[in-house]
Amino acid sequence: MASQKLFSVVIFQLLLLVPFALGLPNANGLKLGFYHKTCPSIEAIVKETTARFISRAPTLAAPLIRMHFHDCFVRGCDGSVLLNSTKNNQAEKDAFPNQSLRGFQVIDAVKSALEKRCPGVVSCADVLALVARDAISLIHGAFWVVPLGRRDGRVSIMTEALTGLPPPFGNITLLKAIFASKGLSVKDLAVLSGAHTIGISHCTSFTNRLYNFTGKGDTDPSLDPNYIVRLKNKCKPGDIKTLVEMDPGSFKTFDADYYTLVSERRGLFQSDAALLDDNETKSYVKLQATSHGWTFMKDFGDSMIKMGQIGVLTGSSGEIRKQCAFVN
Ligand code: HEM
Ligand SMILES: *[C@@H]1O[C@H](CO)[C@@H](O)[C@H](O)[C@H]1NC(C)=O
Ligand SMILES: *[C@@H]1O[C@H](CO)[C@@H](O)[C@H](O)[C@H]1NC(C)=O
Ligand SMILES: *[C@@H]1O[C@H](CO)[C@@H](O)[C@H](O)[C@H]1NC(C)=O
Ligand SMILES: *[C@@H]1O[C@H](CO)[C@@H](O)[C@H](O)[C@H]1NC(C)=O
Ligand SMILES: CC(=O)N[C@H]1CO[C@H](CO)[C@@H](O)[C@@H]1O
Repeated sequence: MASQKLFSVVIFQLLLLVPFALGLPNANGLKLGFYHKTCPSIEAIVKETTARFISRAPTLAAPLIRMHFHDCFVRGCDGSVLLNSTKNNQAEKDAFPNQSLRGFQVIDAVKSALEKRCPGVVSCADVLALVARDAISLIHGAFWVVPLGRRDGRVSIMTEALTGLPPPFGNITLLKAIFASKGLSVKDLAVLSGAHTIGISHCTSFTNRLYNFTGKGDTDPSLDPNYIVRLKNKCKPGDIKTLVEMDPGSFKTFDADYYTLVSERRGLFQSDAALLDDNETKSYVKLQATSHGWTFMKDFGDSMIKMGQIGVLTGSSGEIRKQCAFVN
């Protein structure tokens, strides 16, 4: 497995580097080596700083990649998820789905290390994209290259996080529509959902499946009845505090176990189970489950590169924030 994975990672990087080899910007204006002249050691600084945190707390990788996802799905990858609320504005951070976002201290530490070396040059949106990549790579998960040149937005609106982010109760039609609206494919949906191989969830994100699912005192028929027993043990009705491992036993390991769980009807959210309701997502789930994730690492990197380009600000749009929590 290890050598298979290494092999696919190497091939993957080679394939990716070809179009970027000349440092040409892609369609969205991002490019590899964007800070080549203005901040040559950017990647080393980000990686070293991120490693300091991840080595002490590997479970931070999960909220960090989720933070990048939440950033990109709301107003594009413009660092809007990092902005704090102000007297006159409730920012995305204060929306319900953010509640479990953690790891802002990592972003702040990386940003201040970069400000020391190359002040006013690197955007917070790029910092987040790099930190998310490094966090996953540092826990021996997927690796992907990160084209850079994002600029930071000046706007962050709480209600947009409620409408832009897919809910855990979403059915396959809704999930496909939300991903399509971000320029992501049905395959990207199946691939990126695989991030749920790491991390934890509050009971509130799925207890509706355990108790009174349709108001008849029933449970979600798409969930394995044995798994329901186990989850009911962890989450009593009305529990808003308890945290549950999404991939029990291996919630710190970035592997393809998620697809085995989903194919065994043990996906935690309705949105996970929904992947079995569409032929394309279903066959992706089955393929990864039966091949031990043969293409998952490469696919994940490909889809992350696409996700990292959603609605980016480039050129002279936006700004380079001095502090990630505040507009200049
Ligand atoms: C397909 C639609 C998705 C839905 C509906 C969804 C929903 C959720 C929910 C409800 C949680 C648990 C929050 C909580 O209760 O604490 C969660 C956790 C998580 N999500 Fe997703 N998610 C989706 C896609 C993604 C994507 C695309 C990524 C990253 C590429 C991602 C990465 C994560 C991670 C890593 C966690 C664990 C966070 C932690 O440990 O703190 N999710 N997701
Ligand atoms: C931004 O808000 C968070 C809470 O959402 C808080 O912990 C943090 O200290 C604030 N950041 C700054 C720089 O004030
Ligand atoms: C999926 O969810 C949407 C929005 O919540 C709803 O309008 C639609 O009827 C649902 N579709 C199916 C097939 O259940
Ligand atoms: C289940 O839901 C129905 C309809 O919303 C409600 O009337 C009933 O009281 C609920 N039962 C329990 C045990 O919460
Ligand atoms: C999905 O696949 C099944 C069985 O292969 C087929 O009967 C069905 O028509 C397909 N549905 C769609 C929407 O393609
Ligand atoms: C990290 C963060 O800012 N979390 C906030 C999410 O939103 C709730 C309110 O819904 C705040 O209490 C949290 O501080």
